[in-house]
Amino acid sequence: MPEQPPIGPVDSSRVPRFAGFATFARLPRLDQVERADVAVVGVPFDAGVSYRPGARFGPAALREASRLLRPYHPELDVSPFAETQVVDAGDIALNPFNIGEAIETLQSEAEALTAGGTRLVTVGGDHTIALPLLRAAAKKHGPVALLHFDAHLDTWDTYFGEPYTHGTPFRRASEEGLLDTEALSHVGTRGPLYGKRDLEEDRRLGFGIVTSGDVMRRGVAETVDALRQRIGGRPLYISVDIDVLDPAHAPGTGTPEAGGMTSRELLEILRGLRDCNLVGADVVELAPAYDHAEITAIAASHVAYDLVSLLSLGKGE
Ligand SMILES: [Mn+2]
Repeated sequence: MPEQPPIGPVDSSRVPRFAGFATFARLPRLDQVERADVAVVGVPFDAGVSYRPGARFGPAALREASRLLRPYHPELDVSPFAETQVVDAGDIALNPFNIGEAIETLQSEAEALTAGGTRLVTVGGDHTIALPLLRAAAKKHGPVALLHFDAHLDTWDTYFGEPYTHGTPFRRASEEGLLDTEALSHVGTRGPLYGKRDLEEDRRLGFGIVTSGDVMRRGVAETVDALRQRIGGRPLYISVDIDVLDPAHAPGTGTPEAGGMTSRELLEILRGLRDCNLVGADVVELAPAYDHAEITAIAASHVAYDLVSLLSLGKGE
């Protein structure tokens, strides 16, 4: 049977962009299509935060800020919504009072969504959600290469004695064997730590670090080359904590740190990864209550659009 052409966004020459339902980029919902190659799915959950709460409102804010996204990506030369069926899969509802149960639920929902080959761009939510998403990805692809854009390492062991928080997902993922330890990178790291031991323990897990200052000194092209060499053809998961951006570019987040990357640098690095074997991605820690004029939500929606575009180029094989 011939495949149906993808159903695209609402026609903005008929319905202005500021009208209608705020699905991601005004795309159809999952229940309006027969198949989905790429799904944007929200996870409004922030029970794992250590400082400012509010990322539970991230998915709604990102969808609202995504109304202006247009269908052609000139830098990547791709029309993601025409070449693949991209949908908004709505929100995954998690128990806001029980982190353990929330993690289990998210893992099984992510496995169900990806069972037929759909690849996910997940919108958080706090960074706790990366662990169940990585579990689902590793179950399908084996241990994955990880590119982690963040001001912080997120490889701490526990916080107040708790192993599952937004500061610990990559330590747990490493312990559980979900990560390919040859190809782990933090990008954009900066700011004060609890001690030098944080870095030593992180290194022992196999992570390489490209700090925010390194990106500035080396530039985007050299940064991309180094990351691509490390990743090679491995299945790659990209996790973007929006606090990787400087607070000037992303004030609406839970744990802001001065001296961060610009949104231009972040988007350009992502575009440099067009030949990588991306299998899934997330954008987390958008906390709109601290945002101004949608600065953070707009940046996050463009990051999500670039991740969707990269997945669309890969076509999932
Ligand atoms: Mn983080």
